[in-house]
Amino acid sequence: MQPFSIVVAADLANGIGLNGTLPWRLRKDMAFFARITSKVFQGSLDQTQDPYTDNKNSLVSRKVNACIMGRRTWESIPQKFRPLINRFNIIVSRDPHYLDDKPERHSPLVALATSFESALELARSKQPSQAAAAIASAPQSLPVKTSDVPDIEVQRIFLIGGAQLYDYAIHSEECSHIFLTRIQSTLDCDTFFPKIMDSEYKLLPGNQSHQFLEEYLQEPVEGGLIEEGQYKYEYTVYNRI
Ligand code: FOL
Repeated sequence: MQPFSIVVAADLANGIGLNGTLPWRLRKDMAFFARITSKVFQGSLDQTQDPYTDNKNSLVSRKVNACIMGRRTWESIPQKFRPLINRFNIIVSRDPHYLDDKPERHSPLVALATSFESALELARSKQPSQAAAAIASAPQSLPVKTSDVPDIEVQRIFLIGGAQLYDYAIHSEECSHIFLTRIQSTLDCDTFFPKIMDSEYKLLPGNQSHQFLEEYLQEPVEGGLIEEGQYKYEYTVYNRI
């Protein structure tokens, strides 16, 4: 079963939010968030293709990562940045009609799930093995029917918040990593990330976190303490024990 990873930025008291938004504005961390959640690795399916198009008789899907988020986190993302581009946005809301009157409902990169479990199931249903099976079972004869082509292929699965979903999912055996940007201050927050249990996760020491991230992203990542305005922070990695 494909695991998922948590991505979060938290202060020293695990604070993550205030009044429905982030308590800080960290340009480089936000760029890191976009990078880690967007980065996909090329395989047999070509990401440069649009979904639903066939490339001279061959079936193609668009390769993206999935970002699962709670409804409040979705609403906290500035309008102009949502849906998060180049990612499959899965919004979790108990209201099955939440998206009905939203402009985003038509995007192939936006979906609604009524529980975290069904969000995971949806992301996994679009993963390579499933996509390959869908392609293999598609008719050889052309023209290709749009309904035979998997729209997107999900590579990595991320849970990007918020507190309610973190609380629920952090104890799951299927959560393999926590990518936590640790802000070296204690700020005014009303929303918190759960305590990370030593019995469930191991914090990789600074240089190991850095090495892990560069391997995970296959590109350079800034290491050590990063300074931005009044803040100092570090990209850390916790691995499931
Ligand atoms: N993880 C980390 N490391 N930092 C965060 O700020 C963070 N935020 C969330 C979840 N995990 C995080 C949830 N909140 C955007 C806004 C809020 C948000 C998540 C994402 C957002 O607008 N993202 C744009 C980047 C826009 C920009 O470059 O400023 C994106 O494309 O990802």
